[in-house]
Amino acid sequence: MNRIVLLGAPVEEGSGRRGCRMGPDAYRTAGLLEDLSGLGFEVEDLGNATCEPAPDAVAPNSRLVELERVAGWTRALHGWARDLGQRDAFPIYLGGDHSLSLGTVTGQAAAAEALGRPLFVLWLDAHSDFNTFETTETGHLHGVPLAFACGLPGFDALLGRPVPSVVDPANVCILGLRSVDKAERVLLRRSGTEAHDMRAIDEAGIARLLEPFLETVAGSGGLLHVSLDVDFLDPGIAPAVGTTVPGGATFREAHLVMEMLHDSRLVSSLDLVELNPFLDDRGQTARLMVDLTASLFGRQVLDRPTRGH
Ligand code: Z70
Ligand code: MN
Ligand code: MN
Ligand code: MN
Repeated sequence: MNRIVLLGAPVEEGSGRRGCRMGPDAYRTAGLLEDLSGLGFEVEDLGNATCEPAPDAVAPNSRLVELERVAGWTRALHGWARDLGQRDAFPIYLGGDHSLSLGTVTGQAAAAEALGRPLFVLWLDAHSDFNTFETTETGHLHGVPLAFACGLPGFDALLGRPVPSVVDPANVCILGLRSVDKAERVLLRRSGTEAHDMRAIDEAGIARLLEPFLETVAGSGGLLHVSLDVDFLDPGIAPAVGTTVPGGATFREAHLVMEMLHDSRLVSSLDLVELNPFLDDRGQTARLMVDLTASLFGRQVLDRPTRGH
């Protein structure tokens, strides 16, 4: 696939803090289009999606923050992703906080189903985002998208109906964990999702954790959606994020993941989420996220043969 489409998703209501709505333009300013074009891709910027009205989205409990807005974004982005996921182009969703994945992951899952392929998800994040409307302690809806996509119950208000195509939790791999809530941890364990915390990365090395997952995706003929949260990265190199969690992935670990993903040729869609340009230091986080994306699309220091699966 030689075509890439960029879609901005300037949603910030899921994070409980302002600034993520500036994310899509920060990526544009940091040179995402130019870098990907420079790698030989035909890049089309579709501009920004807009939020749909969702007046029927009534919160099942009073803790949920901005449910109606987040539901509107979910519906809009679900439709976009279901459509873009079936085109002959690689979609990159420019966030926006992680609640945008409520729409993109479920939309990509619908697209994969229409194509007759299983969807796998790689979640690169300090958090597992596996809370439900029942377990969320903060009410921030960027803490729930992976549970929603995996079909956990109680989320019908978001799309106004059950999720049409859920992701099998056995097809999910989470890397980078260092903040998981108590009830969330139980849900995560019960789901059977493959989840690796920073200790696992330290002990095994990130490549040894990722490789078997990529083998599984390849062996199943699956499509792979990658959701990259800025807070996967160590805040020392990526300060532009609302909740900094110390001890994140290093510059080299993050690039290695992207380089391995490139070599695998398995990735078919990408979310770039949680960049808050209001908190950035001279654009360094936006720039790093663009560089990581370039690694995913094949930028490397020396030529080396691409390993086939
Ligand atoms: C917590 C919650 C969260 C950021 C995800 C954290 C959620 N588990 N925060 N990403 N920055 O509120 O549910
Ligand atoms: Mn939060
Ligand atoms: Mn997240
Ligand atoms: Mn996070």
